[in-house]
Amino acid sequence: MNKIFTFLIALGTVGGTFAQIPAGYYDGTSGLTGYPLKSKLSEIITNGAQDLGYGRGTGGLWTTFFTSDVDNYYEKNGTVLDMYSENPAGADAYEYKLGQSSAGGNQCGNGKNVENTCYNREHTLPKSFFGGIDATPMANDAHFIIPADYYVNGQRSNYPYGETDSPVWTSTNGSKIGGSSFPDYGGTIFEPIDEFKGDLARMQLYFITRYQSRLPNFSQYYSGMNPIDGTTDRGFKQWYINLMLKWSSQDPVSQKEIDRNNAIYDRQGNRNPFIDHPEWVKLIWKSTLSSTDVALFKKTLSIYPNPVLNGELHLSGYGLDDLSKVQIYSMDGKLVQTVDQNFRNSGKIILKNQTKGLYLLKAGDQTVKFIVQ
Ligand SMILES: [Ca+2]
Ligand SMILES: [Ca+2]
Ligand SMILES: [Ca+2]
Repeated sequence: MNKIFTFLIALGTVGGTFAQIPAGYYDGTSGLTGYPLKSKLSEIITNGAQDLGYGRGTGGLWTTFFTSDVDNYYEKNGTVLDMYSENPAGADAYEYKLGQSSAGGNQCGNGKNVENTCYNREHTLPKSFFGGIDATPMANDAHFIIPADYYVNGQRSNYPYGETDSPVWTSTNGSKIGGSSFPDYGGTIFEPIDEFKGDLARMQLYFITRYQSRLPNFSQYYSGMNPIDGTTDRGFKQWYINLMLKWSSQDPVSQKEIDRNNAIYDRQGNRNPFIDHPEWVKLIWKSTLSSTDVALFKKTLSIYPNPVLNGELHLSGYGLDDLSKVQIYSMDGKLVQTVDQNFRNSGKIILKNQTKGLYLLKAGDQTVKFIVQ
């Protein structure tokens, strides 16, 4: 046994091999769809769920983050995986060490009004929407609470997630605040980067499933901006359901989420069913977006970072899975590079021509402009 264990550690496959959905965990769900499936899941993920507390220096969420939110995927250096500052395409603007300052870590209660002072605990569904820090066990539930830069967390305030095409503020990793450009909502929103939209959507859907019996009490708080609508079945206002459906299909479950779900299960005793079974999202909730809206989403490839800095750009967004060829043109119409690759596996493109200037990337019937700096 020891030899096999050592071998697996050497291969780096311990997480995937040992941690998985416990046998029988989702018993009773077979054949269910719609809100009956959601109710059954609510019962399953409430059973055995422990409230470990918020944490005071150590314990609670602070301790959970040591196994749930570690960067083993990008820099792979054991620092905090902060979705509000991680740059998936390159070096992060800053990184945090896990733990209290007395132990050399960067966790904090208070920081300064700039990025890169410390990380704290961010309720991805703002706690003001369900009654605040004393509303337990919600306020302590790691399945939707993440470590995040103190300042970006503060900027996010209690805006719902959303999409904006007119940002008034952008963080170092490209998270934005601005007026909503998503159909049927006009307030201010916080838009995380594409890489984490699915992660955050599945956290929101977990919340309205785990706490569905309490939802009618929550819609009284900040009712204008609170996406919780007081229903126990659907849970969120329709525009927010539409957004969650879009994000969860645009950004499928990653190994990072699977590992996070397992780490929290080990601590807290319950799971996020939409990471284990992403197909359940569409079995439970329906989008009301028109086919025109959906077609538009399918045509929204974007490039990051833009401007391109080190000759490496990344494509993201809808349609990437079906893409096998892109062409890059200079502004005078000259074809400068053709890239043949399966973009399902990677949206990364290394530019051959790094002459500064404006370029056009053509992918199918889409054209995206980018700048090389
Ligand atoms: Ca990182
Ligand atoms: Ca990075
Ligand atoms: Ca993701």
